[in-house]
Amino acid sequence: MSTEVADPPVLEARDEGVLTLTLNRPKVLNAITDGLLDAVAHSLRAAATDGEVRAVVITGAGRAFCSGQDLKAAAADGNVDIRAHLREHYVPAIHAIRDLEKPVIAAVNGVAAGAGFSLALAADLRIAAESASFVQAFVRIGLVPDASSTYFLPRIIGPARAAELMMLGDSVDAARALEIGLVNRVVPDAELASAARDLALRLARGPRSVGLIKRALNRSLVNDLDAQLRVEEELQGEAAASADFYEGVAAFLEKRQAHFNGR
Ligand code: T3D
Repeated sequence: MSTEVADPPVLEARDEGVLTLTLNRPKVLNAITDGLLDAVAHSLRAAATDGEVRAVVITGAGRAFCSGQDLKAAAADGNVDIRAHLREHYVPAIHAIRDLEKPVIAAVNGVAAGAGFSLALAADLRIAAESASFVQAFVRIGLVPDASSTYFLPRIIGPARAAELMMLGDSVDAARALEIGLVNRVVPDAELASAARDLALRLARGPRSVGLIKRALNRSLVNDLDAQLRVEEELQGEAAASADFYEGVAAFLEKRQAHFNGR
């Protein structure tokens, strides 16, 4: 009988308010299994109620960020009901990223392909290593982009550029990704982890309003102006009632650095 224990598909690390999730199937470029998706969703849902977590970084182990759905596992599974599969595993993971009212940073350390690209798109900010690349690989195998790519990609880089990436399936390098607004920052490979950590720490030390800004941006993706003005009114009411608002104003008046606690 074998006593070998499989590596967890996602590693969790916590440090000064930052939760880092590392996709951990490096031999297959962190290809996605149900277990990997469910672990991401579970960790993020737990982070929602964990006062110690104030920002999240998602990155990949080894040379890739994530190569999308594990095609070998999918082929071995035979007749999978893809629609049910998306609903039961991908949709909860994407919602877990967007519904978490704490900033999520994708630290893209290598190739992000197919649904791996989608995971990066669902994050609030993307920071890429110089050697990272992005491939809407779906069309290469005769599929439609999924896991939120058709929602976020045109909104982030515009419909014409999104159509080009999705229909041709060409690889975009990090420099071009920065040029078209697909990523927020590009850093040398060796500096990615520390740059992502610095950014996450800065956000983790931010006020409660950071999470409310995420809620506002989520709603702005679908609202018209009047509906969004109402959202701003509602959220400003919440922000103005937060301890962090009082601290922010007090710090300004006392000419000192504010110390926010996320409440
Ligand atoms: O089921 C549903 O719900 C549908 C959902 C679909 C969502 C999707 O994500 S569809 C898109 C799936 N992903 C892809 O089509 C990408 C497939 N991978 C690639 O095109 C290339 O591997 C990359 C462009 C990502 C990287 O190329 P390269 O040359 O740097 O690496 P490689 O040599 O191709 O890959 C290294 C190993 O990883 C290799 O294994 P081996 O030969 O050394 O044993 C390769 O087979 C494995 N690998 C890479 N991607 C996947 C994978 N194994 C399983 N699934 C993968 N997606």
